[in-house]
Amino acid sequence: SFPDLLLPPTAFPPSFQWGVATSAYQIEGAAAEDGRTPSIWDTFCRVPGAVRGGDNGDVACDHYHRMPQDVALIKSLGVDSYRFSVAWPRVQPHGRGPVNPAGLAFYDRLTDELLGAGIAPWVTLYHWDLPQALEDAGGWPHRDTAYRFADYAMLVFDRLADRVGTWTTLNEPWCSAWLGYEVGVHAPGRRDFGAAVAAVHHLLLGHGLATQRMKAAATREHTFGITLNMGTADPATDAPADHDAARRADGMGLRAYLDPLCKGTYPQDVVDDLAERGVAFPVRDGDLDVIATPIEVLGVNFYFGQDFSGTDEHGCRVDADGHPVVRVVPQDRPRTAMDWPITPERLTQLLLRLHRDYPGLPLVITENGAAFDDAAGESGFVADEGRTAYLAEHIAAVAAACEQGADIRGYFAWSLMDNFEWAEGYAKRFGIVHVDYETQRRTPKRSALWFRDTIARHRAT
Ligand code: GBH
Repeated sequence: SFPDLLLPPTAFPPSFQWGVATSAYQIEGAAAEDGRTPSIWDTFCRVPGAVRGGDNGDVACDHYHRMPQDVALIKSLGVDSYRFSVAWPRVQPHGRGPVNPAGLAFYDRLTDELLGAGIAPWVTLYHWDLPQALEDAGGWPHRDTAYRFADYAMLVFDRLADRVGTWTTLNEPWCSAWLGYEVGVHAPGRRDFGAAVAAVHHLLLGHGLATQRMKAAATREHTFGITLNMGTADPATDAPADHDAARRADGMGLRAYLDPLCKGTYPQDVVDDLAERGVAFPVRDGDLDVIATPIEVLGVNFYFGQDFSGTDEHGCRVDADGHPVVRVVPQDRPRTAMDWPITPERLTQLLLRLHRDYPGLPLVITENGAAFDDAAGESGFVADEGRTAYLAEHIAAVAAACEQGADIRGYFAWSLMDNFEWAEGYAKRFGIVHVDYETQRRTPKRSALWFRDTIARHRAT
């Protein structure tokens, strides 16, 4: 074991859930099997230059064919829970209409395999793989997609709800909206500010409609929620323009989701910022009540915090249209292979702030982890000190927030194994288990062994 990185075992509440996380497109492969149709990511991967190395998810970790062995691997880590996502184009190939029995059967088998291994399944209904047919009909900027999502959610819920306790709707709707429809670095690769703003609202509406319907159909205790990406936004200096830049980043990144979800209203400053640009959330009567359907858990995905500036040496900068520029200021910090700064203390601050500003909502860290340039030896073993230290520092940061009163119920490491890292293809490895993509051999890294020991020590107390 690694005594230098062991944490006080009493630092977490007794029922704290430890887990590992993945998502469908990143690990499953079998992209054209058993009736699955293309998602926006299958299409995007074929756009020249869109994904590093021209990589795609056709095979990925071949999890679709190796699921029982992968569940055994998860069990060997001693975790309580496994967070996976369901591929919409497997379950409902055209994004509407009848269920595809063969596709849904895979998640049925996965659920049973997990339960047989004593691992609680945690479902994410949407981790970015919109059926291409729905994108062709307008995608998330189009209101109808929200209703299609709720229908799809019910197909999965009807089949698995008797065995799955935790249901989260969306993974990181900010990424779907902004990276997909405005920045264009994620599928479907569009660049349209107004479309991204509409996508934000329709993603939230889809979450609310699905949650309402699942709750109405529930016949046992379930936990319902959503997962948001929560990088933190701090001002780079005390200059008013930097505070304003941080406010804008926090508004669009975090409050634009949490306020409607928890308070049934969009933040006024965000609405005003959008109005400056002649854009508004396409809200219809009753939408905000639907979006504010009570949830029982908030999934927090945390990787790093950023510092923002609204000024440079020439004062406040504006873009070509006269809108203030929000700029990320590089921090003097160690970095991961993604070039992301390592900022564990900001996770503690974030959790305490969520506890203060959105009281009464239990928190779970649904993703936390890091890519490093892993060199695997002949045996496949990776002595990933950097990742191990990253996990230890961030788990300690969670413990610090627990000690200061935040209601945190669990922690999932991202990711169970190396996988398809979206625009970065297979070049970036986030796994605590190494995957040899030639042989599909899985080998736990040092970080996986450390994580296993940490969980075991916690449980022993
Ligand atoms: C998560 O996204 C995903 O849920 C997961 O599938 C993925 O594999 C994992 O992280 C690792 O990347 O620099 O403007 O993009 C995290 C995506 C990356 C979103 C950092 C926010 C910062 C702002 N996050 N990003 S920007």
